[in-house]
Amino acid sequence: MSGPTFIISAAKLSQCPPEIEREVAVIGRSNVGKSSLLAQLLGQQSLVRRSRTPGRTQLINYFKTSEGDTLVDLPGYGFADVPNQVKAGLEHLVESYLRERDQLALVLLLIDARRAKGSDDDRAHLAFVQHCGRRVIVIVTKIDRLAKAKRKPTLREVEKSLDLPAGSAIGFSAETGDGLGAVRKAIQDALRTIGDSAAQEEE
Ligand SMILES: Nc1nc2c(ncn2[C@@H]2O[C@H](COP(=O)(O)OP(=O)(O)O)[C@@H](O)[C@H]2O)c(=O)[nH]1
Ligand SMILES: [Mg+2]
Repeated sequence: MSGPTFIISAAKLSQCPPEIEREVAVIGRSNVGKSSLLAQLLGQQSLVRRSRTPGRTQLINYFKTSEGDTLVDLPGYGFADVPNQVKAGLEHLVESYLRERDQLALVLLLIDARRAKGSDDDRAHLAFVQHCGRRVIVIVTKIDRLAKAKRKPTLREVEKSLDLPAGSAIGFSAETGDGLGAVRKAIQDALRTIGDSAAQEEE
């Protein structure tokens, strides 16, 4: 079995690889932990270059897991020190990707555990993803930063503030690996139901 690999970086939608069957994309504020989650899902730190400068990830980055699933790292939003023109370009890139990318099967939307109320940016992106008819899983990152007793209440707070069904958000820590199994399972469950409904449509 081959290990996880980096596939390609795309600066625009037309550069996204056409041969992919379906893909799972990660979105969220700059610094929320997108690259750290991807590194955990891929099982390899070095593959996902984690930027310490918010807003530096300005490309759509494609990775393949050892199991053959395609994971996509999208540029973050909400960064402070990026020129407005660059910001507008990135928003356009992410929006066109979310709206038009046929292969996009599932979106993982990340919320920082210490910002459980979510930002207007978070709400806007969630609404847009839903508007585009995309399936979405909300993942609450950096859960290790909260005392154990605060974790469940924080998940409920995220769900409430984003108007999500109770029990739908998943807590995760890239630091301790907490929640990695649950995230993997949620992805596989979602992809399976998507596969099932696609098969039914073909019948
Ligand atoms: N304590 C803690 N820190 C994290 C976790 N995930 C990411 N970080 C840190 O948060 C910062 C931003 O992470 P990164 O994955 O680059 O965020 P991105 O901008 O969304 O890709 C880095 O310094 C990470 O080490 C986590 O689960 N726990
Ligand atoms: Mg990143």
